[in-house]
Amino acid sequence: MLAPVEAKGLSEGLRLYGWMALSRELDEVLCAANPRWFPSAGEEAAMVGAFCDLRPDDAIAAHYRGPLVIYMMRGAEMARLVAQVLGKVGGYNKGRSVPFTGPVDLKIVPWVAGDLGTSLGVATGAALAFQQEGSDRICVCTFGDGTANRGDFHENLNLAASWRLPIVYVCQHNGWAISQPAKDYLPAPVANRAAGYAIPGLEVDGNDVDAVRRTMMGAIARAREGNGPSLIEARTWRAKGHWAADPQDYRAIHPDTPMADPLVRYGDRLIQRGEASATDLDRLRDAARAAVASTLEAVRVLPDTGEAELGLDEVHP
Ligand SMILES: Cc1ncc(C[n+]2csc(CCOP(=O)(O)OP(=O)(O)O)c2C)c(N)n1
Repeated sequence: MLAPVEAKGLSEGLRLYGWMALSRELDEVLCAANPRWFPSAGEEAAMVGAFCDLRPDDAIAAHYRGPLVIYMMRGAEMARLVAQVLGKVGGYNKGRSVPFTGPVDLKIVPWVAGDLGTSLGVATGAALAFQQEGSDRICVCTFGDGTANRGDFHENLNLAASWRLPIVYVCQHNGWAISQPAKDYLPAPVANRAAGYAIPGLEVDGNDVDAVRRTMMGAIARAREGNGPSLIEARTWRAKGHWAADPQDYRAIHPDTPMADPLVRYGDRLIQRGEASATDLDRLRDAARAAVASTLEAVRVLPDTGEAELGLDEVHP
């Protein structure tokens, strides 16, 4: 089924709003369906803004918090993505691994390892391949602020900066690593680290999709023109738990300050600019809700992944 945002004639602003709204609706339903799902509510502007201005031949390595709509923006089918999350046969991954992947021809670096940071290496490798093939393709890689403390982060930024690789690293800084508040593990903004690699390091309001896009466009152009990588820190806020069933007891111990909801903020801006009416926005939200509900209904009745799909015969010949 087509996502509501794929309807013809939508303005660019409404399309962006539509993707963020779809992400919110999808997230809500997946949280209810799978207690281990990583909620992305509140982080939509950082997610959508990081990936919405890429070409289809670029590669993407999206953080595990909120990647499904990013895959859909490139053409992945909602039903197959939802099937992955529910462990159904129709998923792209056939239920074999964590559900953060999509069709190979969409140039997605899948998030397959539980080990944080490994996708930075694969994304950097993709950028090296693009440089070696002499093309102007680029890679965008997003990751959390906790993951920014992995050695992989430093190793890859060092290599990418030394070889001027066409990649944009985006830290989706939501203020938490599970139950630890960022103030306990980040003494300074992640973007400051770019100075150590002599690349641009930019902090941006990650709940403002326009601001994220503006910052990304500069970094994308720089990478495409062969001038090397950038590091962007998109400051956002994790509105829910680390996973759907997270009781979040730690929030009482470490109270944090909510950021303005990126959907409300962008919707208000579209209305102020005269680009949309409140009814237009409601319609998109309703359409997103309906598309997600009917997708879930269709996927729920599919068979669960069984031995045949898991390929156990390939593991133990
Ligand atoms: C190498 C490694 N260390 C620890 C973990 C356990 N772990 C899973 S998610 C997570 C939090 C990561 O936080 P962040 O990168 O900020 O992403 P967020 O979940 O906040 O979006 C941790 C510590 C892991 N999976 N891999």
